[in-house]
Amino acid sequence: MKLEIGLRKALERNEFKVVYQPQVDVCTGKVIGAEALIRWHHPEMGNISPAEFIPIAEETGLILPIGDWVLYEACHQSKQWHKEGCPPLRIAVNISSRQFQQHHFIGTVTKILKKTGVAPSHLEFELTESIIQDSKHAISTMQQLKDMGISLSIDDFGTGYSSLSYLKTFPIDTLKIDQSFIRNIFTDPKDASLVSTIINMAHNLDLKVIAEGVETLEQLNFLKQRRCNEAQGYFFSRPISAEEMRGIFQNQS
Ligand code: G
Ligand code: G
Ligand code: MN
Ligand code: NA
Repeated sequence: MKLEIGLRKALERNEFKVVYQPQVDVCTGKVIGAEALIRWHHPEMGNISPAEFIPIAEETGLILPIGDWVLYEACHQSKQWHKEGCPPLRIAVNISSRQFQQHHFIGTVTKILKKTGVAPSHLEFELTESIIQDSKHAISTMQQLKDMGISLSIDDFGTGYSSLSYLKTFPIDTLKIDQSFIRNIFTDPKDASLVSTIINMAHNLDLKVIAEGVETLEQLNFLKQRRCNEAQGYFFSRPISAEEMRGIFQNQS
């Protein structure tokens, strides 16, 4: 309850910010983009994790204005980096199911792209499997986003309860292997098998794969051997400020 009251005021009080975590091409080691992640600093309670407040925002509907804010902020920042001489890199934004299911979602996205001048081809939406529940509407919204030129990835892949059949009917580009699988690849042979199998399956379906939660060189080498396309995690960088991210982007040209 206390969090909910705080959450209602957080946007107008400017308590949110967006941090960015680099996403790396496993083959070349180059940074090809970044995931935008929201952070909340509450004046009394201090930093509150999105794992704690995003579920409340989703229940209360506050995720709608908050989600729009994150998308605007990430696009605005992307344009800003470009103006500062960075090569255009891809920004991945988490979209919650509630946001995605709004009837005017496409309209909101179109407006934000127009206002910020970001090319849709430099934007990726991370969606979770929960959007698949209303499959007719989801496919049509995804197709409209694809037609605009936005890429789509499935976040936390392997942790939901969806049937795999959506992989052949939904217009997605990338599977993002959940960090819980990567964490144990050397301690649990079953996790290693799952990761290898997800990569092979994705490639057989013409999808790219990004691994998240990569913390060690050994994990990266494991992924490289299995031709995982991209990786993200503390091994490369923690989520960092827009200014720190600019330094990394400027070195990629
Ligand atoms: O950044 P961190 O790893 O603490 O994020 C915890 C969870 O919160 C992750 O599941 C992440 O996807 C989610 N999250 C972070 N930022 C956003 C955001 O801007 N929108 C949504 N919907 N979820 C986010
Ligand atoms: O669900 P989503 O993929 O959006 O979650 C991203 C979350 O994972 C972020 O909150 C980020 O802080 C966290 N994260 C990113 N890289 C690592 C990592 O290498 N190890 C761990 N433990 N968490 C990570
Ligand atoms: Mn994500
Ligand atoms: Na995830």
